[in-house]
Amino acid sequence: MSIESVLHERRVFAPGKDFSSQAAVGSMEEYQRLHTEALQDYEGFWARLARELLIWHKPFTKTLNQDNAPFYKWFEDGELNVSANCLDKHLQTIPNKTAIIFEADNGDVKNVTYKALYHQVCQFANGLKSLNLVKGDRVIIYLPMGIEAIVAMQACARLGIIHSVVFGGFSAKSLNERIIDAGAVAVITSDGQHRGGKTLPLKQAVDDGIAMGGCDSIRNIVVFKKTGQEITWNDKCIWWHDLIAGKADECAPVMVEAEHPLFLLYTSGSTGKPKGVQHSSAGYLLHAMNTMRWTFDIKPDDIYWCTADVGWITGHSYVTYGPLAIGATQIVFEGIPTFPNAGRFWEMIQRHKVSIFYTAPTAIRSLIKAGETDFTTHPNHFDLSSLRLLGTVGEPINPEAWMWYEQVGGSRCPIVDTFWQTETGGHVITPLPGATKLVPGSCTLPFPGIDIDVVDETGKEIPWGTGGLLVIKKPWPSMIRTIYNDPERFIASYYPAELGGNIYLAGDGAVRDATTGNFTIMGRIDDVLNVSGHRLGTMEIESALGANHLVAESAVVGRPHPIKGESVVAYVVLKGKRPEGEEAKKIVTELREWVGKEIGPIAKPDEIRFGDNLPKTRSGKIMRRLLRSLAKGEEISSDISTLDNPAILDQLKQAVS
Ligand code: 6R9
Repeated sequence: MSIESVLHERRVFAPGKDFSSQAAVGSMEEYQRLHTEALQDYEGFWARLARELLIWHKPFTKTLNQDNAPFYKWFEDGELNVSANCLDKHLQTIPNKTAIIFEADNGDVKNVTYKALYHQVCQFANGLKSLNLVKGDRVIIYLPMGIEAIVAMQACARLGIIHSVVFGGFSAKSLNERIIDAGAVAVITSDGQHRGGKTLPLKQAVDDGIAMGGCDSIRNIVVFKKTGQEITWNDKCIWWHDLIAGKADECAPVMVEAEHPLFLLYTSGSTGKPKGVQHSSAGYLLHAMNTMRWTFDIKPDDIYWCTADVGWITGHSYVTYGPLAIGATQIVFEGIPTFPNAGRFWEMIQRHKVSIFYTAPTAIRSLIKAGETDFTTHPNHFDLSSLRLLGTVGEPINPEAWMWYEQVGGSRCPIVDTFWQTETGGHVITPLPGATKLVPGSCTLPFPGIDIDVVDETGKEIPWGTGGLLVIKKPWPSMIRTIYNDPERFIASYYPAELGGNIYLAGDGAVRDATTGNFTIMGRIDDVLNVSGHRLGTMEIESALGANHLVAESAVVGRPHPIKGESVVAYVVLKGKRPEGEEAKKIVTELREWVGKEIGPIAKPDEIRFGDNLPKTRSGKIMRRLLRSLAKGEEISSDISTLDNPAILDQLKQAVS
């Protein structure tokens, strides 16, 4: 495979003196020193950090166990508690510091100190204990973005309960699958949620998901009263406020082994079923914390804001765990960037004096567009002088959006374009803002200690300047430990034999700049789409479509989209006749709604095209390459000699309008 890079970015932004002089890693020499330290004594490097940053109940003596590779174990004989590392340790030093500034959808603001958060977490943990939930149990958290979601996650961590957060935008069906796969014993949810001025149901999806069957493992449903809307109730349900009533606000943390699973988080892979990515306690927290220091250069006075929902890995590492472990003050925002208008983020940065702001390229692109039509929502309209660092995550940021974001920071703020994945636990390629020279569109260089590179399909290193597969050659503490219930899929997905079986395959294509070694990510090499920074498997959407009674066969591809990054285009063959006109429109609506119900609104195809068949090779393989070209409206000039039924292409050129 050879991937051509189209990006020839020549603009370079060196870190400003003011920033570097105060930064945790303040120069390229300092970066090199860390890099060399890791190179010379890899285990020693991570062991030093783990001793410096984490508070151990029982110190570890072994750093890395590779006996059962690729099921690596880090710090395995050590014991600690993640919640104690996020909360208890601050009680002596910063009890009255604000941990969370919560801003609701409607603009109401509530501050929570470290001490208050500690007590809330303890009290809720005591509630969970009274339901006989114990270390190792799996609990689904299905809550809107807010203080309760963080409290619920931290309370689970306090008791060694393995949480699995399901994003509030996922459907009943998705919940059902995750409950079954995780063998969850409880669900923590709320009656409803507020988003963009609307009140939406949440508990309903839990009821529907459980009603789909197979969820007998569920013993309790804890419901936070958020909206006060009417909900159905059964004897498994208990109100959050009733659960904590009269419970003590102290709760001894349960000490767990370093490798004890902290959480499962389901994410899309290249086959239909989402993967339950399993993370550890110690190694995971170590990297979440250390990246807060080195990537975000966090300082005691910073007002930090990561806009991600806790339903995604970014919300886990950079809302629930990293910022609390480091003792930061952070904004937690319930709403959406465009309500009441597209100036919401900038207005909030101005009002709360946010100094570090971390968001997704898709949000930036949508705000660029909005600001062009309504100047009152443009960042220039606000006082953003509190900002000192900007960050992005989730997908490649195009240089134009990068340059616009740079202006948001008044050309004063470094931008950290952080590349990482659910599976990596935290940043693996990113600028360190006091050291790295920034290049728009490039996530620049490996985080110190992460041995990341680009190789060919056999796992051989290739020269800089040539595109290939992004891999990580050594295990690292915050790496995925396994796919829950499916160790074979873990190996097949991430440690494939083709690459030798001992290097981690990220699933992205990448190229290193021939002179600087800077990385540019070229997108997924597998059948995974990135829609608004959210990972969606094409196979997942195809399975959902296939489950509809009208559908015989389908193929889903991504098409570049100016704001969302990629949009979903579905090619569908119906069991009946190929529909036309009004009938086609009706079926499109039905199928879009169907996918929304099966997976969630984010997975709804933007476009559906009907054919009598799909383009296939003589061996019966769907030619996705052709479908991608068709979706983009490109003429098919490439070789179609292996195509069994070329006439089909004409049908598939047309979208239902
Ligand atoms: C953290 C997160 C992971 C996939 C990843 C890649 C894409 C994430 C990126 C980026 C280019 C960046 N991705 N950050 N691509 N530049 N800075 O997003 O995790 O939801 O698991 O997605 O997202 O394709 O493989 P996750």
